[in-house]
Amino acid sequence: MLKAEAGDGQASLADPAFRHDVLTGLAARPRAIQARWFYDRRGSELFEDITRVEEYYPTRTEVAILDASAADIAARVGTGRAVIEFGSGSSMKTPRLLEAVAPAAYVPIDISGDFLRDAAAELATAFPGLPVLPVEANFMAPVPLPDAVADLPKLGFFPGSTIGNMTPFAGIDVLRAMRGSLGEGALLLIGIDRVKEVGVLEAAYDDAAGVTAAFNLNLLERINRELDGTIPVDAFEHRAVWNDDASRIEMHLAATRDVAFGVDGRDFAMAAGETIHTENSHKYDARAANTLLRGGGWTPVAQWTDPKNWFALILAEA
Ligand code: AVJ
Repeated sequence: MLKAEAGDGQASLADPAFRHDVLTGLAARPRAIQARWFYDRRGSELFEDITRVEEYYPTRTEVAILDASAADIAARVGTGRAVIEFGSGSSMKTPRLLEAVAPAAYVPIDISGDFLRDAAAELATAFPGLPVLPVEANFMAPVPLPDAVADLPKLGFFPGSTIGNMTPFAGIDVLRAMRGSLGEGALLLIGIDRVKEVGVLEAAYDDAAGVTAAFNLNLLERINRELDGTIPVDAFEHRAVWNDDASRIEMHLAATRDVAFGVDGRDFAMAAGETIHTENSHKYDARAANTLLRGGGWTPVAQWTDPKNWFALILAEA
């Protein structure tokens, strides 16, 4: 299927789901657009840049935990499993896990075929002899796995605190779907970001160099590129705020003056100070993470953290 990519300027090729979510989200009160739409080509590049900024601790902390705990994880998990990764795989994390647990097969699952094929090809080159069996699917629902891994014990891998983008309500649904995909007796290794000092959290989502701001604002550029938008991007600013009741960082795009614009032929107006809510990043303490996992049908059996207790890799059993 044809899909619009950043910069091709072809509104007619835009993903209909993107158009639907943007038009609905801009008309809603409060206005909100799901975080999944950040990741066009430019957005994915900007996220890669975020993982390298000083204030953004999650990626480097999770990688450090993987490095420090690889032998321990391997001892718990054993070798010869099928590793099923939810998401197309990170060049930083996936090789470390595969190295540690010497799997019999690797199955990355992602909704974006492009990212999936790139990541799978890279992995296959790095691990000659390892069957790499990508599956293009939405893992928010149970995914049928390739026949080749039917009889292998499974290890799910869901790093990056991606579950933090979901409300607990949606997170529990996705955990249950993963249980459905992997089956009873499977293991799941999941990365979950922890609650910590508000200053550390807010800085991680509002870095001094403005990389996260550019990442957030790119959503408006993407709307302009792909949906024939006339949003005056310079009239919006990035905001990252801790919502303590919901235990999450929220990202918003705030209008700095009254604005009127069009998207896909429809007119919108926003008053100065009004925002579009673009992302939630939920943070869990140890107990809340365990409750979340149990709610999704997974029993935590081991966990590894960094010395500051900022991030956790949790192993759970279905
Ligand atoms: C990819 C969802 C883990 O929430 O930390 C980073 C995305 N947003 N900076 C996160 C993100 C702003 C990230 N996740």
